[in-house]
Amino acid sequence: MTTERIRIALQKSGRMADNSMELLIKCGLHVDRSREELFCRIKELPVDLLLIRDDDIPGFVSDGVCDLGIVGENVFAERRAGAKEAFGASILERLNFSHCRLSIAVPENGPISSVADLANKTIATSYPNLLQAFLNENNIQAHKLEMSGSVEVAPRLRIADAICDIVASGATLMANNLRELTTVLKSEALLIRSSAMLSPEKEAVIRRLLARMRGAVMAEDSKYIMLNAPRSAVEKIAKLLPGCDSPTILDLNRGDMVAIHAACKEAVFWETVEKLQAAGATGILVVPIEKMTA
Ligand code: PRT
Ligand code: ZN
Repeated sequence: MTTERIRIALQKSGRMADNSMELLIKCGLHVDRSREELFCRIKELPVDLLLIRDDDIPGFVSDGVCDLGIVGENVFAERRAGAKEAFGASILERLNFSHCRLSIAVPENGPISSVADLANKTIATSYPNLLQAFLNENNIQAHKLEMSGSVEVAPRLRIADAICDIVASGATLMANNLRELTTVLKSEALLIRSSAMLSPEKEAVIRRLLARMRGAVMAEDSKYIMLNAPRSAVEKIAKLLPGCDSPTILDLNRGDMVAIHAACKEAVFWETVEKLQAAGATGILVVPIEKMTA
């Protein structure tokens, strides 16, 4: 009997491609392939990868061509919002990378200063379904101008009064003399799955992969902190450790000093290190965590 293999759709090339592949590698899947290949077989688990354009991923998963997919929430939500019937794919996990937002932006110093001012205006976008849902929610009638790219130039060309597009750092808006009016959707990379009934064999592989992915995502920002401190400072220091409720306290053979070890589930910034020092911590070591379970 041949083992049933699950199929995961990933972006072939583009902003999400490398991070998606890195995540799978962190999950113990070794991918040897050239970028040109569309299909990629994994040796360690019964998993195959299909490398396609991000716009095709929600459809491939909802049609059951692929069982799982990694895709930006903006792309998934737009496709789902445009579906005529119940969409055959759902969110399995948020993956905490490729953060961006779908926003409405307007010319700096232009006449539009509130969402209500968008009434009867023309908004250029590649996200007509999400934009329409936003306009409906806000009871606004406006015209949509669908563009597949370079949306940010539409106001300058005087073909639109506003845009609804992806913003990350905001540099593109600034370069085009636009300012953000409001956010329509916050987005990050998602693991999505097909709603189709899968065999128990496939479900078991998905469960294993999902547990590994959660571990990798959780470990991403996590750090292991080790430091020394006077016993009297333990309480204060414990409160400063980000995302850690119960540090380990070890006696040191040095007066009233202890060692504090803690797995912090949130990023440890320099500001935190400086606060720990001010609270009496010395010999602070912050090391990355590779894998983590709940
Ligand atoms: O070829 P394919 O169709 O697969 O890829 P694509 O060209 O459609 O998408 P791609 O690779 O550009 O982006 C893939 C996904 O990355 C998007 O769907 C988002 O979920 C996510 N992402 C994260 C971004 C950005 N950051 C981003 N900055 N997608 C697009 N942008 C663009 C945006 O369109 C705008 O032009 O970058 C500009 C804004 O960036 P800032 O930093 O100047 O604000
Ligand atoms: Zn695309």
